[in-house]
Amino acid sequence: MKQPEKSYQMIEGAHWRHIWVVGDIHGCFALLMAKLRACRFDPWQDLLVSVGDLIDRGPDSLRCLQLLHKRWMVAVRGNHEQMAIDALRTSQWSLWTMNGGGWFTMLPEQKRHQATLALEYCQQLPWILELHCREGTHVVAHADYPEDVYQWQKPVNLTEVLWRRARLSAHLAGDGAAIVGADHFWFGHTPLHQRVDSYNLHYIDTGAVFGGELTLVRLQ
Ligand SMILES: [Mn+2]
Repeated sequence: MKQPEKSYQMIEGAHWRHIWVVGDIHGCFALLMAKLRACRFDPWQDLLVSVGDLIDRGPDSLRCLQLLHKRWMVAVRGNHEQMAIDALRTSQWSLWTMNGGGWFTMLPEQKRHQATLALEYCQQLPWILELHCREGTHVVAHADYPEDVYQWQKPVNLTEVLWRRARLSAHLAGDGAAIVGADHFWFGHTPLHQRVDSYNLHYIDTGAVFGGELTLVRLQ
C-alpha cells in the first residue's frame, strides 16, 4: 500500500488540561459515558484519545462513531473502522459483517445515512498519533508500530499497524523490548484480562465489549 499522506497526526497537549487514552470501545457508548463521568472528564478542557475500534460487536456503534464529531475526542483508525471503510468503498460486505459490522445494514434508513457520513469521515483518521504531553511524547496506534525505532512520518506497514499481534505475543512470552524514539506507546486491538505494560509499551484493550473493563489512562 502506498503511504497515505496523512498516516501520522500530531497533537500539542498544551491545548488541553487533561488528556486520556481509552481502549477499544466497540459500541459500548453507555459504558464510556459512565467512565468519563467517573474520571470527572470535562469536555470543555479535556481530550479523549481512542486507540481505535469505536464500532462493531457492542450495542451502540453509531453513537460511538458520532463522537468523532466532538471537539474533545480524537482517534486513530482501528481494523474495524478500516473494514467498514473498505466495505462501503467496494460494496464487499462479508468480511465486515462477519466481524461485527452487521449493525450497519440493520439501521433504519436515516440512521444508516448518518452512519455512512460518519464512516466516510473515518477515511480522515490517522493510523498513528503523536501526542506531545507535559511529561513526554506518547504515540498511539491501534495494534502495533511495526518498527523498533519510531520516527515521525516514517513509512511503515499500515496493515500491520491495524492488525499485528506479534510484538504483544513476544512481550507476553518474556521476549520483548522497548520501541525507541518516543517515551510511551499505547495500543489496543487484543482483548486482555488486564492491561499489559512492558518496557514503554502499553496494551489497554481490556475487552469491554466482552464484559471486561473499559480502560482509561490519563496521560496528562
Ligand atoms: Mn482491533
